[in-house]
Amino acid sequence: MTSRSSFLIVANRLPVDRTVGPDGAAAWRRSPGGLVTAIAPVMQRRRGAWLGWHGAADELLEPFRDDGMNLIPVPLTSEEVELYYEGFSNSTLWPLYHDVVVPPMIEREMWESYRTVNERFAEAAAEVAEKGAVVWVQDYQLQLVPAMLRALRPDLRIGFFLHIPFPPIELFWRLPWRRELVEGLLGADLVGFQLPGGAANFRMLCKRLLGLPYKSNEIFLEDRAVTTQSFPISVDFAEFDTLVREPHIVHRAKEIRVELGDPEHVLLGVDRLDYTKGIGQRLEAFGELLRDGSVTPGEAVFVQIATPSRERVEEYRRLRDDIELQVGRINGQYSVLGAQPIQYFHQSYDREELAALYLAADIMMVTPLRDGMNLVAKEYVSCHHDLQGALVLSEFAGAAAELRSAFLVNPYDVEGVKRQMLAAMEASPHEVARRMRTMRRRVATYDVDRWASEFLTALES
Ligand code: ADQ
Repeated sequence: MTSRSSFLIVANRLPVDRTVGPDGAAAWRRSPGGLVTAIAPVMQRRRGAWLGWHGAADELLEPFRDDGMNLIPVPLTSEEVELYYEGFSNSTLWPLYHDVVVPPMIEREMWESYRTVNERFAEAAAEVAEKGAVVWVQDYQLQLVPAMLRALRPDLRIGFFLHIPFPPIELFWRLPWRRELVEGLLGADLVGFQLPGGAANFRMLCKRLLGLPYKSNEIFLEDRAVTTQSFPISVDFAEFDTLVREPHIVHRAKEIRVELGDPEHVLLGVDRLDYTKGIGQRLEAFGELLRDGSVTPGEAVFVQIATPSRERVEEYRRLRDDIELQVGRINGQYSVLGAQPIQYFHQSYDREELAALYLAADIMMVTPLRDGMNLVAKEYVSCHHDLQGALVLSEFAGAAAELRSAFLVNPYDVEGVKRQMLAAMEASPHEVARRMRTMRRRVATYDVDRWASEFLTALES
């Protein structure tokens, strides 16, 4: 029997990953990432519980405690993983909400599965929430949960946060189930977005689709109002800032530069291997700089780290092939003995190695075609208390709204990206420091703690 909680997080995944120890016994390890870091302390303070899938299909697991959190596994069958998760979430909503960078799949059985799974999450939450509890639903996989949960438990205070962009009406309109999705979100008391633009798109949509009036932040339903507001997510600034001052990280950063052949410029990209991230665009720009002779192999090294992601989805497999072909071509054409211009890694790294890489890099390349926020940009800024390091940042990342002193680029404009890459390489230390200082001030004051507490204050007020 599960005990009831006054504070619940409902997310597609639990905040822990299963690992197998040397003795063969299974153990849980906290998943990396800002969301978990930000929410874990709130959970511990409030006797909170976290509901989510535990990552293994066709397996039923009892609720358990780990890391001071009550964790409630929600099961998924392998068919649901295919239809709800890889299907409707990642092949329909993900591309549709990211400017249809690839065509979204519109399949009825994927939608059916999405609805079934959302229902299961709502029922599980209804069962464990104390009377009047605060429930915070996360992200695009669970957009129907707020209304389903409200129908079961009208006493709850329900918040929803969308981590990805909310698209313009014209794109959203394509969905045959547009009405259900919007009504699903309107079950919440507070719907949070990364940027004011996403919130505005949503309010417009409610008016056009459902004829609902709104005034400033509030959408008016018959019997209540729904608040829509932006809360730009952030990172644990202090954690990175402290980590990169540790002697072993400083040492590792120096070592990385040596291992790369001590080039004048180290450029770095760190992304999930996703077609929204603009990895191909930035490699193309770098390839052209080599072709034009603006940079020479040995003088500049581009390190691209691409974390394996959604590998069972066709588009992601194709992307991996494309990127690997592109890396091979550029290296084949421009390498000289002992100096390969692109170092590509299809691997995941722990926080420490990632921090050392950020510290080692002179230029961070963040060039998504569309991105809700982009935490990598903020992590890089958090790591540069030395005020060395330039950020080249896409205008289409949510982070660009806050990090105005980055070298901003339109990733579709190869010439523009090349110009800004060269500008970043040639900028004086004084200019680099000035830009970095401004960006650090922003990330230091608006960190992930502040994000979570502002959301929860708004939800509870
Ligand atoms: P993502 O699309 O996953 O997140 P991002 O915000 O950049 O994108 O977060 C990626 C995270 O994974 C970062 O914390 C990064 O350090 C980590 N990471 C990337 N590559 C790694 C590697 N090789 N090894 C280890 N860690 C790696 C979604 C939205 C974003 C939004 C976030 C949070 O798409 O727009 O910023 O959620 O809301």
